[in-house]
Amino acid sequence: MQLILFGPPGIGKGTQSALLVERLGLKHVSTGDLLRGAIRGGTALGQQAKAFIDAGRLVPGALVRGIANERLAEIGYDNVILDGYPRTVEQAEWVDEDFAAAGHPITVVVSITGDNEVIVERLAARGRPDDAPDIVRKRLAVYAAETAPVEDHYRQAGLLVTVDGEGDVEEVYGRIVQAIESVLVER
Ligand code: B4P
Repeated sequence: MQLILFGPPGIGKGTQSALLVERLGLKHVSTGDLLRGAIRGGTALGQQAKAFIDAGRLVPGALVRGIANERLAEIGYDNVILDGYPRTVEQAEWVDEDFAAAGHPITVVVSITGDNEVIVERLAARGRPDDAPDIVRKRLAVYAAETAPVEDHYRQAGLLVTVDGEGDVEEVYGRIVQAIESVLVER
């Protein structure tokens, strides 16, 4: 199964990915983690990405596609969970293309939804530099303008399921697994 976990910043994509990796044995590709790794490693890409992340903006798509595909070339395109990628319709088209070319098309897209205020509160509690409330509001505005249209892209492709991201971690996990099962049974 090739799964995309989609949703606004701080809705719990990273948290739920960790559980899906541990319990379903999927391989994890988080573009946020990869970009933060590049920043820590002091690479040229990391230096370019840092200014965008600190400002709550999206990192240019070509850089993200490059870093994601580098990782996918190492681990393979099968049985993966894409966490926070794609984040624009252009990225979604690349993902569709790259996974189809590898012979492992996207199976299902789980969109996790939730209230903006819950998100701002959760992220303020985590305290990463880009989690300051004013930066989070900027990230939410970027999400509405650039990332939310990805949902329609996958709805039209018949791959989208929506899950409520509020409630405790296990409750949300249960909803995600149920949603994935319902899609797989229908096919
Ligand atoms: P990401 O690293 O993807 O970060 P995120 O969207 O903030 O986090 P996520 O939804 O995974 O939240 P988490 O589970 O950690 O992106 C960071 C930045 O990188 C972006 O802003 C952008 O600049 C750049 N970037 C990444 N991918 C890109 C792309 N494809 N294109 C362009 N730019 C890109 O949860 C957050 C907090 O909530 C945690 O503290 C967690 O413990 C808590 N939490 C989770 N679930 C909870 C629950 N059910 N109840 C209570 N708390 C919960």
